[in-house]
Amino acid sequence: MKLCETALAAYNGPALRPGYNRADVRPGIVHLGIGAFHRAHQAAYVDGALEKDPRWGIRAVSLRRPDTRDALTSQDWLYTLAERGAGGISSRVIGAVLSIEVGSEAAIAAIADPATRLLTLTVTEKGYTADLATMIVTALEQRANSHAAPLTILSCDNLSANGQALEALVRAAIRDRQVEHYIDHAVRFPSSMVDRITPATTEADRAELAALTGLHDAWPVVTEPFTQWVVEDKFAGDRPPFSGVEWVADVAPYEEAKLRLLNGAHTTLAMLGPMLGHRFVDEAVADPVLRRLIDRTAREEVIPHLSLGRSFLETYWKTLLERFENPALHHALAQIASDTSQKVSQRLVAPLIEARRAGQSAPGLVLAIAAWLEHIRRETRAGCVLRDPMVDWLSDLARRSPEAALRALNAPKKPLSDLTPDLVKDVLAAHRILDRQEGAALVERLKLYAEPRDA
Ligand code: CS2
Repeated sequence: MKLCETALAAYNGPALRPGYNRADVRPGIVHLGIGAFHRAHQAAYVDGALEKDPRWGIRAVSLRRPDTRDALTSQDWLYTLAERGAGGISSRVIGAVLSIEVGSEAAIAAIADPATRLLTLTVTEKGYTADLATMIVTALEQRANSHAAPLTILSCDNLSANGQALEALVRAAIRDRQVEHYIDHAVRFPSSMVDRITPATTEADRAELAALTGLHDAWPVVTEPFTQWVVEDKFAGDRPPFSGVEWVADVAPYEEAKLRLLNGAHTTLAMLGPMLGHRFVDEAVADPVLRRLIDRTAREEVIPHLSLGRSFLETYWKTLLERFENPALHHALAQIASDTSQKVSQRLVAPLIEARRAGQSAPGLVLAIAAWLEHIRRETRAGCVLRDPMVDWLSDLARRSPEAALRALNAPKKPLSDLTPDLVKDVLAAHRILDRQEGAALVERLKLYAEPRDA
């Protein structure tokens, strides 16, 4: 049976159905960037909130690709969300998305709509551009002119201080004082930390889910059981009655812990894993050398410099390792490796600089950064096209000597611009460990980094 409203009305299979009457739901949220992550994370929280208050349906906009709209339009925007864990798989149908439109004109109209009270974004690290800001400001101009209600603009991307970063970007695009006044009085940009590992959907997922639920869904989403959303308690108007959201005064400590422990380890595995023949996170984390390396790096180089309590962080890290081990998730390292130029600075360089300030040599973080350079060189030599907004520049660098490449990466405004000359030297030395090494020889070399040093 093809998933749609009519099919769902008659459905009595194992997938849970929305716990509210969808006909009562009205749009209150505009979401920019309707990818798998949003559908696994925020839309699931909204789906729960709609049981208590139907005024928070999601009007989604994809800024670039029409593929999600095209897949979900004939399903009345319904989709299946499956959670895969060690205990098996469970699924529910999410009804929170009321429409999907494509392009910036649609986004402006949706944001300007007086019914919109919350704007959320998952546009990825590379999406925070001047064009995005101009688009939002154009919509805010219309809201200011129509004296529209307060609006909360909530970034849900993996950026440190994402709310502040977005506010600065938007304010830089303001063209007149009326809008500035409207923003000062009626718009807030809370920060938030979002977390749910969501691999790209595969054909095998589609087939397995259809067999399990009896519903044919053109684009289901598969995720892990874990979910977390920490939001700065700074909304402009009322907020959806979410369950499970942690409202805090300051998101920064959570954001930093997540970026440096989860995302930092992810990027490290995504760079080194394929060099040892691994394709998925669970495979890479089961490799004793890689596991020791990320474990040592997290415990000795990262955790001591985070501001949350030590024992909380130790438990947090233990849970992360268990999440990485999830054998049912099939999270591809190649997916994580995409856009590393936009990720490396906050995930690996920032913690390295802090460890150095505290007098540590932090060899694990140094090696992870060197592994990015080696990853670029290997992919380019193999004729693969990097999935990265800086692809042309990076492929060109990959053909130069490691010294020259690193010098270019370290130039002002480039991904490794924050590395000091000392650190550049260390990264280069670590790169020599990896350079063109394969198999057992590479494992032997990596062992040096997996053993405790700074302890
Ligand atoms: C991953 C993240 O692809 C990546 O860069 O590190 O998408 C990660 O899975 C999420 O942040 C988990 O919340």
